[in-house]
Amino acid sequence: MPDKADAPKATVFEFEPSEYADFYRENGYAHIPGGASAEFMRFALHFAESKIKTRGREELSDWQFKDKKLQFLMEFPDNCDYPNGLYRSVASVADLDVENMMIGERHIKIYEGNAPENPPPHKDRLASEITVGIGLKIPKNSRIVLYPEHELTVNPYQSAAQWRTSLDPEDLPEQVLAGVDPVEIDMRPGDVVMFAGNSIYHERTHPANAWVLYMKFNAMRLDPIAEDPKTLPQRQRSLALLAESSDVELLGMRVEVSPRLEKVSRHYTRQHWMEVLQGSILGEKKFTLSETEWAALRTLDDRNIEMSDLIARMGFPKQRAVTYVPFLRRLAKVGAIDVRD
Ligand SMILES: O=C(O)CCC(=O)C(=O)O
Ligand SMILES: [Fe+2]
Repeated sequence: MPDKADAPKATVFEFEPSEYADFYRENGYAHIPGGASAEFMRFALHFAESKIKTRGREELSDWQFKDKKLQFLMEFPDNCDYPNGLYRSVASVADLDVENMMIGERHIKIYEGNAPENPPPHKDRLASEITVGIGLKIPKNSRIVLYPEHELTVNPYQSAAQWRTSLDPEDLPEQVLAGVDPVEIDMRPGDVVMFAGNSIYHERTHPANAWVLYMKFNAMRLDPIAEDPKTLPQRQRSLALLAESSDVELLGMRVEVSPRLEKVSRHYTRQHWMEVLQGSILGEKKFTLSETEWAALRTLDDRNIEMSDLIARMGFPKQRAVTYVPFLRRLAKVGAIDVRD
């Protein structure tokens, strides 16, 4: 239990999560009218307005102005229950393990006046297991459309665009969902909407001039764009533990695949089709992986286990476990895994 002194003063959400869990489980989404607190709404609107005022379009990088909308990273006030209160509410509505929750995205989106009225529906990136929207300014006729019962394959990629590119023309959503009536949600300012964003096709109709805050959560320990406030400190801590611990000490520490590791690719070079394995982390140089390092990542999967356990699960002899620590050190150094206290 937190100390009284540092107990959060304000909550972002103001609803009882358990009241929405049954509906979410049965329908794949929840609409929570007035689910955001008045205090948070004042803060978020003010934050969005000040971002728009202080930043000219020319300063924006690619991801910040895309698909006819401006995007800003949402920053939360110090005296609110971000992120733990959000993890708890979302995990409780969607029946996920709160211990593994991450916030993989937290963007304010401001749609341009000429944004298209009926864009084709999309699926969010894999890390958006639960997509949570809060309406800030919503034009009268603008709606969220959702298809919670059709074409529910999870997008395994790291963007909506990669999913779309992976489809044959006849499998595009505008083909496979033609004739299906979507659920339409009128998310008014202050309302909260949650749905399985990486599997349910969704979009906003008549979005011109809408302002929304979208936060994407998962219990898969994924954070490819490093927007969870704990992701980069975990990496820093991992590097410190590596520097200050002996191989024997490391054996007793827990490891997990880095939330930032986007993918591992295997490709075949024209040098007699020699195979190459590469790991990718956004914004960093790719790194080469050996087959043994790859086996370690596959064995770890989404687990968080002690290094000694990982070595045993890989089939290496227990008595010589310490001799395998150096290759795991290298995996941690390149950022493919994190060592945790
Ligand atoms: O504007 C909306 O309500 C939808 C936004 C959305 O789909 C997203 O942020 O992924
Ligand atoms: Fe989306």
